[in-house]
Amino acid sequence: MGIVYINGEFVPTESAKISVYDRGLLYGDGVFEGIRAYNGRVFKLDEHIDRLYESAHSILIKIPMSKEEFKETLAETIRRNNLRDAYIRPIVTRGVKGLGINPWDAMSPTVIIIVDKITLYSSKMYEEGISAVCASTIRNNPNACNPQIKSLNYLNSAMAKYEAYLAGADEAIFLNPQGYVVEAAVDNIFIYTKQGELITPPTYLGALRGITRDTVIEIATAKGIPVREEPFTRHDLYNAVESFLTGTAAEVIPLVKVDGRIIGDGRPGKITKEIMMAYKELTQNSGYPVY
Ligand code: PXG
Repeated sequence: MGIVYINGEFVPTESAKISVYDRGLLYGDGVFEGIRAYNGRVFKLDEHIDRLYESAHSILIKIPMSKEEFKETLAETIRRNNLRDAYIRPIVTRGVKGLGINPWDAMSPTVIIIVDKITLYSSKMYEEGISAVCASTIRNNPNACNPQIKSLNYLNSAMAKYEAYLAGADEAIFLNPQGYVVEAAVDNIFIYTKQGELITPPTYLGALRGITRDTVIEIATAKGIPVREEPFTRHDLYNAVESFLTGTAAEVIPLVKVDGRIIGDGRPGKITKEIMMAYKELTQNSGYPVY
């Protein structure tokens, strides 16, 4: 049985309950993170905590603890679950109030930290690559709910994922309102071009500044692979030599088919495999120690 942190207490999963009046439920009014621990260390914890606080700041939620306290509480939740490899889901909502959208009365935010095991893509998918379709659901306009905010409203991503599911594909690719490729439902996207460059869409198009994305940019740069953040279209994706998706949960996963078009030779490419290995190594050898 798992242990969940909720508003200052560590409780068994079955007793971890929130009010039906919590604004996280009523309006998706809150923020979250998806973090992983490998081998007893939390990978890129500072980066995830910074992003959590930035998401909250942007939607005017003041997280009722310091970043240091948050990190220690998160580590303590992992210890109480006695896990070395874990998926960690911090959630902060605006709190509990009656019905009605008006948030101006002082509210005390709900803070939850769930620690669980992670369900990954199958090993076959990492070995052979996955397929995707470009979703007709477009990425949120940055002037609506900004895609940099990891808000509790993930309907945009969920709808895109449903489209992929209904089309018999593994993943969904988002285009932005102008039709440029932006990212996948909950992962960033890279292409490796015939010119020998790794390209990922700039965040201003609506892509989340993924922590795995940043890590992959660092890895590629250190390996001497030219990396650029530049807009590209579906045509560029179909004609790429290689492509892969990046995310905390997915890590680095090869993308070999999009909208029925085979990418490259239809197998995970050399650069993709190199980056997958380097990423794996980094996750095993760095991070915030829990024990
Ligand atoms: N784009 C979106 C829209 C995301 O939600 C990423 C890209 C990748 O970002 P990171 O920082 O993880 O490299 C995300 C991340 C889940 C889950 O529950 C979602 C994410 C991360 C972990 C788990 O499906 N989103």
